[in-house]
Amino acid sequence: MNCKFNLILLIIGILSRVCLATERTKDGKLKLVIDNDAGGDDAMAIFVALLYEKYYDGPQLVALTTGNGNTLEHNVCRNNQRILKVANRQNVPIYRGCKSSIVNTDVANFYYGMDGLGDTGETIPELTPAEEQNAVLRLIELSKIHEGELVIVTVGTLTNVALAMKLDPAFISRLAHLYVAAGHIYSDQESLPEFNAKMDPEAYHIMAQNARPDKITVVPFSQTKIYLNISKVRRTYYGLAFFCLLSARDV
Ligand SMILES: [Ca+2]
Repeated sequence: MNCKFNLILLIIGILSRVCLATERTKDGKLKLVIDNDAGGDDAMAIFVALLYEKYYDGPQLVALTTGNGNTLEHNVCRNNQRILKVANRQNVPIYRGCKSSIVNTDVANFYYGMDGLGDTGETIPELTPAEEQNAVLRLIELSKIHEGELVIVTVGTLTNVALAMKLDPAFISRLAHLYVAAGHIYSDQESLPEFNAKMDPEAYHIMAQNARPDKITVVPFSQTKIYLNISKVRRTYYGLAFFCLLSARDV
């Protein structure tokens, strides 16, 4: 669980850096897409992004895009619907992405249960349907609509983003920035590859091939674990804060 909590902190760190690391353009408001495989930790990331937008003038969340990972994609889509419903932000559209990796990899890991959010059995009514347009095509379209001001944060596999790169070689150049929360394939300190990279290594390779320091920031999970020295007490406070936010249901 400590590894997963470190990932949540990593995601928070990325979101908090989005405004600082990227020059604001046009209407002065960066646009944000979170490409995710929610997943309890990705749910936290989405909540934090919405709070950051509302209370700290953070980037405007303009879409969620889904993929396979912590659970199967159809569960990820439903979790995105549930998250937005709880946050009272069903105006954010959901675009469904890849249901498997580009070549071949494991099925979802079900770290947070079969449904990705703890298998509580809770039914949340009146969920807003996902959009019909595919996530990959929408990412390309959004990069044109919001050229120079679109930030994409990936907290799952790189499948959707890699396919967008392949379909449209100018995709990355139109982004304000791409933040990748997918760590190492190999590390001296870690015996296993990081989950988001391992789930689609070919997509990770495509992203790395197209990486430009002015456009893509990869935050290695292994390095975060080494240098993000947050005490257990502070972790507890962060956890309590998250649960308070979730309970309040008034983002
Ligand atoms: Ca994730």
